[in-house]
Amino acid sequence: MNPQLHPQPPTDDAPARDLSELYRADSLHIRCFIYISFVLLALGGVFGTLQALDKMQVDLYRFLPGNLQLYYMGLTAHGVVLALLFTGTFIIGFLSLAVVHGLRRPLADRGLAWATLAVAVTGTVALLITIFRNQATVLFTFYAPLKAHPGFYAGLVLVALATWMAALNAWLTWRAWKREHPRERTPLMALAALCTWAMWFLASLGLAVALLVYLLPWSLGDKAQVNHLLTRALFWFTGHPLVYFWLLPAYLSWYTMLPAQVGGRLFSESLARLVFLLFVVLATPTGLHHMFVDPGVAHGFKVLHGIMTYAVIFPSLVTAFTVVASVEEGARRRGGRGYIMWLLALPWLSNPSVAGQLLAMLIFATGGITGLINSSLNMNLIVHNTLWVVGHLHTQVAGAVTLTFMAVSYWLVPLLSGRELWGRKWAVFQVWSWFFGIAIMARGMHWMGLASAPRRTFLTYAPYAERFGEWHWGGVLTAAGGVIMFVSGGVFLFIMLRTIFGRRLAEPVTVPEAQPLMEPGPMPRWLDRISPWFALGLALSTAAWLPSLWRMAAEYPTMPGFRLW
Ligand code: HEM
Ligand SMILES: [Cu+2]
Repeated sequence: MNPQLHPQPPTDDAPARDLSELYRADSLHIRCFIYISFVLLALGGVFGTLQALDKMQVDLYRFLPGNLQLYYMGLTAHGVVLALLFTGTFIIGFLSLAVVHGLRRPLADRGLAWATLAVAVTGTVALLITIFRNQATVLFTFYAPLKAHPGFYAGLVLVALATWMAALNAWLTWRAWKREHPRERTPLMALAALCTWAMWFLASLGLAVALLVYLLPWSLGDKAQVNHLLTRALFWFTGHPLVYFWLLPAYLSWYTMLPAQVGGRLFSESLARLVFLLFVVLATPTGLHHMFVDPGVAHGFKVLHGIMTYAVIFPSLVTAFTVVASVEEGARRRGGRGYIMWLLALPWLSNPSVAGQLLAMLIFATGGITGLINSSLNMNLIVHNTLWVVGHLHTQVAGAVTLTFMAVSYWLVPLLSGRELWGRKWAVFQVWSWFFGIAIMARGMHWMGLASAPRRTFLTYAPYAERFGEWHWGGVLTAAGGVIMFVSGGVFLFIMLRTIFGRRLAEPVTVPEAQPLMEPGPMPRWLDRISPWFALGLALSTAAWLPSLWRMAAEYPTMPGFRLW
């Protein structure tokens, strides 16, 4: 490598004490979001393990009291609590800190931040009450005509509203910063957070329409019938980009923080900007790939969304390249050599935050490949609604995203709480065990899915299950992986508790922030402005969705709701 590219590692512009002073103003509400997310992770994880054991025909539900015996109530809780609430609360907290650190200023409106927390908590409580009273056993996709209690839909509205409020606060903060720095470009960390919010705002419009125009009035009795195809399509308008709402905060960490954690620098800042901006454009016109087998959706649009899904793979491939190059740079500075052996110079066994993120990327790569299979129109027919899909989604959200959030927590919680990380060795064990747990569980699920085991099914009592001998070992792996994840998740929460109530930090912790490898010169303005990309995303999403949605709204028959549970 060119030695000129290796100047001394740059030091941060502000001393650590000044930075921790900066974080203090927003530390408390951010901490609330992060700690709430941990409680939700614990709650949702328990059901995951019960579900995983069911795949091996072990039924632990019968030992539970009351409603908790109900498989579908538990599965609804698992999906809603983990996929929507755990991720949502963690992301609000984490992105808030990224904006504060990135722009070196507190959030613009602290009152708004606390209101965001209040709205999110109210929504979460409404969801938990209706779910655990068995009034909303509609799974996290809440497909009509399954009909939940109005409190469930209202809870979803509030949680979505909280994300918009957090987005607004980020934007207000950026606007205030821009007024003072009209000629500077938005720092990458803040830009990444703002792109995530812009992408999510556009994506969540489908959910907002589904809930406010259709599902909530219908559950309140204002409308007798529901258009189930339309509301399902509106769900997926938001449902696929929801995946990028989970992933982009992980990308934010991989691009703007992880390189600094391994002593490297970001390979290319322009590429990183391009990736985040591309997600604003490409994330939303994709969701019909969840409806490949639905009648009533025009075939041409299925193909279009399939192609668009492949287009979003481009920024993910760029990410794989850029992030690995940045990490490699760090590894070489640490003395790493050779084409492959440099990998060994990374702190796989000594730094849980780094190891967790590297392992998350490995598992993410496998999920990317299975995702290609899901999104191709013909192969989707083989795996649709089988456990294969659940294997895929766990590599992405329970693997890449959750493991990254856990790894980030190993510096984030000390930063927010001012306490020393407890049990570093345990933390290393934790990230590795989560990695193996998810790998084993997903292997089992993929295997069962290819042998046509259905998802969302209480297999212990499925009368046909015993005829499928091929499911046996897949089920054993699913259950074993699920139990390993249960243990690992428990260790994670224990470490967090011991940290929060542990010894005070001797030295303040700051947000790791990667510097670019090459000092970027002037950059085109289009790499610093989100609004044109947002406009493009809006236009593309309208073109890709509106004709289908329009036809469904106009022509598709409606039906009354029902309760199967
Ligand atoms: C202890 C860790 C976990 C275990 C053992 C586990 C296990 C499972 C199993 C076995 C299923 C399939 C149930 C069925 O289709 O019958 C499932 C579904 C699901 N899991 Fe997990 N999971 C875990 C963690 C997570 C995490 C951390 C997330 C997200 C952040 C997550 C999100 C989901 C979602 C979205 C579904 C689909 C629910 C549905 O079909 O309605 N899981 N999980
Ligand atoms: Cu999708």
